[in-house]
Amino acid sequence: MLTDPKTRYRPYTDASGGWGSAKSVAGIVLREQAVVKIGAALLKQNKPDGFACVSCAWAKPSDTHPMEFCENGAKATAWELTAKRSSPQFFAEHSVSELRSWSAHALEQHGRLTHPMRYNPGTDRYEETSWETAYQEIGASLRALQPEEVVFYASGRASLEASFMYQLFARAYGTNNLPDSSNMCHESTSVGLQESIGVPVGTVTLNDFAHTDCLLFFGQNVGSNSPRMLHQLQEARQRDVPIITFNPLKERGLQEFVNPQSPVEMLGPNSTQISTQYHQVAIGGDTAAIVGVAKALLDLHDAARQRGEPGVLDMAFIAEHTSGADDFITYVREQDWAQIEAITGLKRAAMEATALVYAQSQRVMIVYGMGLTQHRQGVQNVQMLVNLLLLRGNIGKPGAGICPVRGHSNVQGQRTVGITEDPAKVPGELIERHFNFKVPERMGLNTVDACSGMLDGSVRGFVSLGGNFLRAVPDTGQIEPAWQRLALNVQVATKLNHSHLLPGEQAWLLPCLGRIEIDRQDGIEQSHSTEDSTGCIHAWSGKSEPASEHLRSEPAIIAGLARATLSAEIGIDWDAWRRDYGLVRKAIATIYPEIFHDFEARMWEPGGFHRPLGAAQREWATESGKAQFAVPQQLVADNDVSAAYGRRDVLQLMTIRSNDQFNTTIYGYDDRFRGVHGTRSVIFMNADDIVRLGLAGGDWVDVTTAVEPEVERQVGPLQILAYDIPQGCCAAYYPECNALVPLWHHAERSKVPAAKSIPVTLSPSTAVAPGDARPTLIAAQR
Ligand SMILES: Nc1nc2c(c(=O)[nH]1)N[C@H]1C(S)=C(S)[C@@H](COP(=O)(O)OP(=O)(O)OC[C@H]3O[C@@H](n4cnc5c(=O)[nH]c(N)nc54)[C@H](O)[C@@H]3O)O[C@H]1N2
Ligand SMILES: Nc1nc2c(c(=O)[nH]1)N[C@H]1C(S)=C(S)[C@@H](COP(=O)(O)OP(=O)(O)OC[C@H]3O[C@@H](n4cnc5c(=O)[nH]c(N)nc54)[C@H](O)[C@@H]3O)O[C@H]1N2
Ligand SMILES: [Mo]
Repeated sequence: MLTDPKTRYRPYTDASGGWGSAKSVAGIVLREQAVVKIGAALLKQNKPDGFACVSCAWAKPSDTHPMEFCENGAKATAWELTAKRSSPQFFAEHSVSELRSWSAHALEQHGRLTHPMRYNPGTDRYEETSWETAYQEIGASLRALQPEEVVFYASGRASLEASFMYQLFARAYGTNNLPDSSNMCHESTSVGLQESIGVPVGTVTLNDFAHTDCLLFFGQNVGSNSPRMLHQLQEARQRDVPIITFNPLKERGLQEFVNPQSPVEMLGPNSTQISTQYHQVAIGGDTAAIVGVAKALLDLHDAARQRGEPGVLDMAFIAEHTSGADDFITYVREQDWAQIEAITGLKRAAMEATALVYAQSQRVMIVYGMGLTQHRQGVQNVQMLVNLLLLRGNIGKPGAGICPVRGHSNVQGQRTVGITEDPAKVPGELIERHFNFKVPERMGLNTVDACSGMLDGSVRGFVSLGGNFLRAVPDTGQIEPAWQRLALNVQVATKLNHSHLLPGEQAWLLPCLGRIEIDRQDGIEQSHSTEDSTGCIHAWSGKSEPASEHLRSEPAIIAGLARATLSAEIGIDWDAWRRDYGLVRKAIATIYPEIFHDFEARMWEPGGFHRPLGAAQREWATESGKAQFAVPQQLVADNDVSAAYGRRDVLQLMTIRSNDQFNTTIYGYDDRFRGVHGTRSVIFMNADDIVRLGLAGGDWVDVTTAVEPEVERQVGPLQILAYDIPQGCCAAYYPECNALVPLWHHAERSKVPAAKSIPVTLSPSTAVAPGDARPTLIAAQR
């Protein structure tokens, strides 16, 4: 891993947002040489007549601010609008073996892909080809493979139009192998919420933030990963709404915020305090913490009843709208405080304080992210949040509800229009009637199963609509060699990454337009649409001239591949769809009429339109016809870790994002809010653990997975940084640490890799000799 000579650690004492944010945006805009273009572009970001941000999936208000973007959205825009190019000449100068040794940062830093390229094993280089050659040869290769041997991955950025076309292409070809990034992300949400409240997505809309009177925040790093939400949090705080956070790390964005777009705040001394209570729960301790809060709530309820008052549970709601409450309540009463305290690392008083505020609030929302879903019991974690809301009737009324914060900007939407491995989730009959082919019956592969298929050789072809699968998935050490055995690897991408550089027998790089770029088909500008984290669907169109005249749009590339692969009997005129995305939207509305009727008109309404959500209306499409309480299987979120618990040298590692990355895209080596500058080779540790393990701050260590010792999984060297994190827990960056996550270490039922709780041991690194000239983080500590 790379270490920059300017490495230093300086605790960040300012609020999130503020001048630090403005400076960080300016830095990246200059680096990308995109100054003129980006200024104009940013004014159009997330506007009704502009483009949807490429960064996160947070909702956009209908009455937009003058500048509706955040620090990280601006970085993502600059990244896409960069003046730098990875042209055919660049590929002529650098062999693929050489490029493979470059860092992720250096690869993407080289700029936008410009031409369709094919890998030539003879020269070990990507060489320019024509689009038509690419389509025809990929089509021939796909026809030579069995459909079940091929995986069609999607990363979560492609529009509804492109996503709909992509899944039809895969299914008409003959497979449901349609994994997507949500398999590594919020699939625990999709499984848990569907079972508990009958919808696979959150129930909260932007408007609810204006009506809520209490927010609970679990395992989501708003300051870095969905900064535009800070505006809603700030507004809530200005109304004195309490925000209670459960997170092992004291994330800056959850502590204080200065609105970088408010001149008054930028010049004044005042920041807004975000969290009113901050509980540093141990990694994987959320189920136990929620059980603790529920237990304290029951105590309040009992005490009120004894005083002859009505009690704090919403008994009328529970009776009318839910099922399974008795079992859950019995379970909670049986749990003992000592065990809850041991697992959460929190004092009983912390959970009682939460319960008290919760009981006094009438409209409560729970916001959560990867800190809950990426665990062995990720689905259970999500269902515990629902239980807590149901106890006081907090679903299906204004200002209340469940709010999973999605990742990629259309990751929720691509599921809505059929990107899923499960054929039961798509309207097969309608598809057959309108497009003249049968949806394959066989269950497709999700991300983890696709990896297993690569390992056992049953997966031989891989088509990727964006993303960096090889770096995003677990068990890097096992998957890399398997990836190189693929017979066919087709990558639709904007920038170069490592998934492109271990090519297998046949590899293609198909460069596409970014979201910010004008998409003209036969001279006519096209628009697209996406669904955000709150189930709101809206239109957008690109504003900037394309990075290269050779780029094609994602719908055009899918149409080209489909035309060259599929028989003409399939009832889809792919080229007509390419020429006019309005026809694709008509087709979407035909297949999903309930959500997308009058699509073309409604998507331009300011703020877009909301998909219907039964749970938000208290209509429960669950097995029992009611909202379902779930009883936890166990209090600890990670079985593997608890098995190793007896070993005092085992720590729980969470893999986290810095403030200077978007997933596998590394913008830079600073994690400003966590005070780390110039490096990502860090492991954040509790000071007592450092001493207990006989180590010292600044030591270089290798990190080894503590289960399944027969498989070597090691990452390092990482430098120890003493940090405010609960005992027994440590943190280091994703994707560098993915080699530590065993493929089987995933959530039960949702199969989301348990990337937030990996049992590890540390050993002094052999790669760093005493007196090594590596810059040390600790020396610069203030
Ligand atoms: N700038 C930027 N924006 C992004 C992304 C990005 O990489 N960069 N990625 C996008 C994507 S795809 C996604 S999915 C989202 C991810 O956004 P988040 O959901 O915020 O995901 P992470 O950054 O992985 O951080 C998870 C948080 O969970 C906490 N945590 C870890 N383990 C636990 C636990 O056991 N319990 C609790 N309560 N908390 C825990 C961590 O301390 C951290 O604050 O962001 C999206 N937005
Ligand atoms: N250990 C660990 N592993 C994790 C996670 C974790 O927290 N810890 N998080 C998981 C999560 S939440 C996610 S979502 C996945 C992310 O997994 P992916 O979605 O597969 O990865 P990204 O890094 O977002 O993909 C970046 C690449 O997308 C391409 N790209 C960018 N914009 C576009 C576009 O508009 N069109 C096309 N076609 N391509 C584009 C560029 O070539 C860029 O290199 O990683 C998962 N892996
Ligand atoms: Mo994600």
